[in-house]
Amino acid sequence: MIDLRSDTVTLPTPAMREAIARAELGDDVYGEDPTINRMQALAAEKVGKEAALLVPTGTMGNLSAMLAHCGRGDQVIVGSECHIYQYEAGGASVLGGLMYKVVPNLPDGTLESGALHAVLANYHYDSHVARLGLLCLENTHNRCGGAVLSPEYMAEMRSLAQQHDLPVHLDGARVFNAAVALGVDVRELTQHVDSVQFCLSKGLAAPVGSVIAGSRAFITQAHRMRKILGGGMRQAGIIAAAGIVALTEMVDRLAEDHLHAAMLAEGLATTPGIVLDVTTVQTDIVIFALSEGLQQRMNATQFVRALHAAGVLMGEMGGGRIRAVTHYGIAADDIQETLAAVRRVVA
Ligand code: TLP
Repeated sequence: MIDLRSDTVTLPTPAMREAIARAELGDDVYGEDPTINRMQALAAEKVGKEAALLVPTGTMGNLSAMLAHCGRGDQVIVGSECHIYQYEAGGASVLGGLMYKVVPNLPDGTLESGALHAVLANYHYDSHVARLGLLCLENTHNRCGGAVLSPEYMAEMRSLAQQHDLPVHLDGARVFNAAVALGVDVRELTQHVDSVQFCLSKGLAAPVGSVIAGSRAFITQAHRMRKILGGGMRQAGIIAAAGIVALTEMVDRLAEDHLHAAMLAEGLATTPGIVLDVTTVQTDIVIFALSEGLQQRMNATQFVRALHAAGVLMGEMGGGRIRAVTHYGIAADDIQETLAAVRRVVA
């Protein structure tokens, strides 16, 4: 089976398994796991922040960050297509008493400028109004096809937020993909945010784990939130050990995933029945749809099912959109096999 449902399906590399087996461990609730401490210091340094914190998942990382920045009843500005709003089960409302202030996302992952400016311009705090607490960005942008936000755009958002005394949090689950695609150090992106969450367990291929990073004061607060959410783990150096390998050995190879995604996109775009603009594919995510003609015969659900039977797994995104994600473990041959399977299915 060729599994392109997500880059979360990656299995640890041999070096990770070795590092996990040999990891020096301690109780992290006492701050005594040397491998976690080493990974957190490395992670903070990589993204140019004072401190970092290991969290079990990206979802807990984003939630801990939102809770650290905001108080109950605050509004968090999010994009309409962002993961925090679409796929995190409303955690910020359920557990934090926060309100989502939703601004439309454009297909390139940016926030619709007029709507964002209107939210900020119309905001005057008084006792009737929920306080604006945070602006969230996502880079790369998952539901926008792995779109990359440029450092210039991030700087612009930072400066806009600063004018309104608003901190900025980046859901950077795939921020290393963004940096590799742009050919810049990831700090070019993370310097423009107060906090960042990135996943070790996606393209970087670690089995578990995410990191949040920011100022020391922010991490102190986020550490408390992680505890409240039940994310204070013990000998989790076995997770951090794989994370160290992820950060030191697995970043540059993301370029390979991007190349495979571009190959897949080009093949799909020239397949009758598939609708895809190759220029939208910038990183490891390929999102496409079926033509009206093909939809006379099959919808996205039937396409994904038939493709599964042909040995390839992809995911449905809703609205007739289908997603394929390249990752460690997928080779150029797998892309060719995938294209052959798609052509059989749509024939
Ligand atoms: N995304 C998963 C699914 O939840 C959709 C995937 O397969 O892409 N931020 C972004 C941008 C993400 O894409 C994800 C996971 C998360 C946060 C949450 O990470 P986890 O799954 O570790 O909680």
